[in-house]
Amino acid sequence: MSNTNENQGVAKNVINWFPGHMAKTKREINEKLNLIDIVYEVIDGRMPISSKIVDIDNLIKDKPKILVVTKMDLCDKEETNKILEQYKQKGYRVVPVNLNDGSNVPNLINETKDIMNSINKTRVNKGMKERAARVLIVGVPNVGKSTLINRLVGKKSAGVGNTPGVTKNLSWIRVNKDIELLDSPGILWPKMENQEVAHTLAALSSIKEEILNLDSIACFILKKLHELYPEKLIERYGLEEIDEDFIEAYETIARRRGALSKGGRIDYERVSDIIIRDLKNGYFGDITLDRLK
Ligand SMILES: Nc1nc2c(ncn2[C@@H]2O[C@H](COP(=O)(O)OP(=O)(O)O)[C@@H](O)[C@H]2O)c(=O)[nH]1
Ligand SMILES: [Mg+2]
Repeated sequence: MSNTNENQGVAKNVINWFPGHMAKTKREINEKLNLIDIVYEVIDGRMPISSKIVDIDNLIKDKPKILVVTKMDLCDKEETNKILEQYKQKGYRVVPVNLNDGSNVPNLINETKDIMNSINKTRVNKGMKERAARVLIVGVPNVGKSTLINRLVGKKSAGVGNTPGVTKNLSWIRVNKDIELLDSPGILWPKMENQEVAHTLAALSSIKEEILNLDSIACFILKKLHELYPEKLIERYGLEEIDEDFIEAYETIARRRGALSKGGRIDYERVSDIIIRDLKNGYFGDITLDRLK
């Protein structure tokens, strides 16, 4: 089971793991920024705080931005909406979407046109021509960046040509006459300031499981569900309480789910795996793991 020493080891792994990637993405985004009108920052509705990139504004400077909140069909809307309200109060444009059925994606297109209309007015005033909005999509892994591109573009995934005059040729995909997307989204690494955020990201698959210890992710999930959605643990595992070292909790789940090895021993590894898969497969129902402080 997880213990303090293990968690310290985990923290080290996490911190050592992301700076190389981050530096590369920052450089790439910087190179592209001049060509971009609008940024879609994609976050996961089940973790609207943990999946948000903390220092995004340093990266994209003063570009207009839309916060696209995916997986609304999988989250606890009441809790997620509280967090989204706060983002709105801070001045963000927030567009929640379900990329599974595409609902509210038209609203994203409308917001984009709105922003581009005012950019185009400025362009015309300066004697430049109006143009389609050029959009860059950014976000941490697994939040739905590729799915969003597919949703917006549909079948017509043909590139709309390269942009001349820059060192690197970039491919653009046309969404409609008003919007073009950069074909490769910016993958950013979240700032895992603490173990809570790192484990939330791991539990909802935004960082690779190998980065963290599987038992420690599974125990985190149990602890979190017990705190936020105790009825779901009772319903799925018959689990009412969680003991400090998780041993009894694992026993209860192992018996309920037949995760016993020969001789009736508890297969702890399998139990961890069951817990992690159950969350990933949505078997606990709609959940949101972040809360406002
Ligand atoms: N149910 C549901 N699944 C989604 C949604 N958006 C993305 N997904 C799923 O989340 C997973 C990761 O999506 P992907 O686009 O590959 O994420 P990326 O790493 O940001 O490009 C895929 O299995 C998608 O089908 C959504 O709004 N609802
Ligand atoms: Mg992708």
